[in-house]
Amino acid sequence: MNKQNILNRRRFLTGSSTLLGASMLSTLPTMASSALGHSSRSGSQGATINSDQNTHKVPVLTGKEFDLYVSKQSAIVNGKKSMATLINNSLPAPTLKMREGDTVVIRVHNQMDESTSIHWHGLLVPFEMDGVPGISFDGIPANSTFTYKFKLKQSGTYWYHSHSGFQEQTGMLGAIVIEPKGREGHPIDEDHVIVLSDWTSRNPHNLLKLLKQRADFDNYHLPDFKKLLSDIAETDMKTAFDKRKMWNQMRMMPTDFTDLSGENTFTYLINGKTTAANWAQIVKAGQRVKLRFINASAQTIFDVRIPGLKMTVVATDGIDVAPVAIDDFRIGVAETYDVIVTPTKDGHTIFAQNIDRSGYVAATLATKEGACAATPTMDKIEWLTMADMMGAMGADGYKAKHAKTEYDFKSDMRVDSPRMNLDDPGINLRKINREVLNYSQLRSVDEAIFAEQRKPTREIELHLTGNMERYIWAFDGVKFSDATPVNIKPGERVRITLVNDTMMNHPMHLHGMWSDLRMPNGEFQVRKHTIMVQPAQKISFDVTGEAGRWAWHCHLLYHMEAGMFREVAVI
Ligand SMILES: [Cu+2]
Repeated sequence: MNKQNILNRRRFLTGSSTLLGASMLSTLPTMASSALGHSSRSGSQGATINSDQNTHKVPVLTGKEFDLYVSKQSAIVNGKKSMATLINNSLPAPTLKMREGDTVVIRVHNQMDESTSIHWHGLLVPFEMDGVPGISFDGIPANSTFTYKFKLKQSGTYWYHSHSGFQEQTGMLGAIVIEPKGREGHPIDEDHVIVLSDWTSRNPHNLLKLLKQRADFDNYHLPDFKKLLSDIAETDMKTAFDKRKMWNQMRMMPTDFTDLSGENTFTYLINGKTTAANWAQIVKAGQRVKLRFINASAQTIFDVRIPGLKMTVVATDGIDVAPVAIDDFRIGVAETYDVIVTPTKDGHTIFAQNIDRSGYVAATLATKEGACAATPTMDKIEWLTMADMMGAMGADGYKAKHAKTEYDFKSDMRVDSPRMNLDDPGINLRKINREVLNYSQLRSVDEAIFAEQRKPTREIELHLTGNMERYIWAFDGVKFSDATPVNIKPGERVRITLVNDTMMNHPMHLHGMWSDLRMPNGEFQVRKHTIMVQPAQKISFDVTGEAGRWAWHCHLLYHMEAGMFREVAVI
């Protein structure tokens, strides 16, 4: 280790001292309990988690062996007590700090009366260790222990979550930080994880049921979105839109679409804390602070900024990118962004507003104990454009077909002329007078990644489809329950093209393999594990078949549950 490395390492440790302290505390009972057997820790004796108070620090577990205890607990959020599924009694779950090259052993002790699972999001692991019940293994039965073991082939910011039912929505989510081996990243003084999540005191099963009965029951801006869809089906796209102009004048708002809002359903959390609790981290002015943002929400896309501070994006989905300085970035569900900031004043607000501006969460980066900055107001919403609904041809070149003849009742519409540009930050970020990140600015820098870019020998094109009225989300209009797996051969290089035939953003996650996003001209752009596909957008990425059975799905949990899920069989 050269001098520079030692210096960086020391800084890393100094910066994380409070977290490491917490980690030692939290490892002790774990060690004590393993001597007594599996079911001795946590369980019913866990104290209620209170997200309204900034008392609980997220524990950090380090090393090569981990014990995770999953149990039903209760959590208080906004003064309301509701059921939580927690790992080691913590919301979010403990941050797991690991080292590239290590083989880690993670024992997951299921202390519940229902089965569970943990998926290591973005980690390349043997498929039996990937943690998707019904695809990669049978799940972890009630009151039993499953041991995961795999070698860490990568470094960076990742996360982990349950892949069973709605357990992720009720708290089974946490950060993974893997230190690089033999490489040094950007010099930094402080290193902190920022986990964004959405919380609901309502039963998620009931929420899905409600969405199926009336997809717009919680739509913040859309009193009559279904009407627009039925107009399109009855007449044609152009007539329906002409009619929409009239709606606009009537102050009705067919704008962007989140199906669960911050108005009625969700409270947003940073590191498990509400805005009122104000999660805060003390840093020093002038220091280079790395913030590892993880969107661990079930259903919420966030737009993040720290007013007054430029953020330099240095990595996404664990992969280093050429640094780009911006004011705002959109983070889809399951994506991660590492940014570096240099605090200049006593208090800075970390502000994450959701995509439809129906809610936000704020936390503080402070150079003085107790310092706090003003909370900004949420940005205004924008109208969806014709391009959002119809693709590249927009208003002039109406060409959309009636979906009902294409995919029968399961899809509302089909976009025949999708747009392929990656430089659109997305709805509600287009008219902001600040520098907003877009995908075309993300460029992988690792030469090894470029070396892996082979010409694909085959292309697979799939459409992302939806029927809002029945709340069916699917690939090519076929729900997972009716679908056959997508087949790829081991080692085969395949270009996957997705066309979004819906008016929502879908953060698409393919397990087990990297998704190498291409520019519209086919050139390699950036390596990711989760790619946001915007309304009426067509994107392409290349993958190399990794042997196993893998999940491929929209990471909006309710879309996944409603059918936007496929198995990819690499055999
Ligand atoms: Cu989706």
